[in-house]
Amino acid sequence: MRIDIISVVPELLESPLQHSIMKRAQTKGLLEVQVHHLRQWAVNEYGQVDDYQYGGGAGMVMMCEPLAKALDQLMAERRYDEIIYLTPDGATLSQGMANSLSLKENLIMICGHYKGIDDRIRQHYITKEISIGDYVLSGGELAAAVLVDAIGRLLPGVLNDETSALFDSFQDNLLAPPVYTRPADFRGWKVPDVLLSGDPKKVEDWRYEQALRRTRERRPDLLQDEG
Ligand code: 6GU
Repeated sequence: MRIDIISVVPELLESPLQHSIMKRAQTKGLLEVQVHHLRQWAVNEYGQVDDYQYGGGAGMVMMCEPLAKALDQLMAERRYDEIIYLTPDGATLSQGMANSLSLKENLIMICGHYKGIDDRIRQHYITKEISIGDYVLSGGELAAAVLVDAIGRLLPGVLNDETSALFDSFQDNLLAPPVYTRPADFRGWKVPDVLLSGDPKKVEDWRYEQALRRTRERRPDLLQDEG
């Protein structure tokens, strides 16, 4: 998968995508992330990409021209499946959205700043608008990093144990069960016997029961959503 990200603060995207699992995804050639500085398509020598909003009011708006030029250039090079705008008024990111985006070939992500982008770009270029939750970030970059991570780890071959994403919290609308590692007794705090039983069926039943209990206690809304 290839992901092109357009940003006015590309530095914010560097570190989060260059470590751990996102690093491995890129080293293995399963994921290619290209971050583009919007200023290279600025309207003047000062690098201007934003302007005052029509109708007045505080806060700048990201101008049409730099974004349209950036998108035209990228779209001339390859076919993109989605042009995503990261914005707090987008649809809230879910595991289901990450799953379906992980099946795509090429994605563009646009990180908003200031008051956001000129609405004409939303109307004429953007195919999907995504928020990562009901709170406001100072820009779309951290949200884009979250989205790339959520998608990237689902690409076949990225996780060591290919099945492990299947047991994530949310994959079945259930939270993950508790996990333990050595020692079996730490300060008298014991690992549940069933996990030491060596009986895979018992272990599986216990994990499912625990996942269900956790979900009931912490996120009953997930169980209600079930169709
Ligand atoms: Cl995608 N952008 C910004 N600026 N704030 C957010 C967000 C996105 N998602 C939640 N809050």
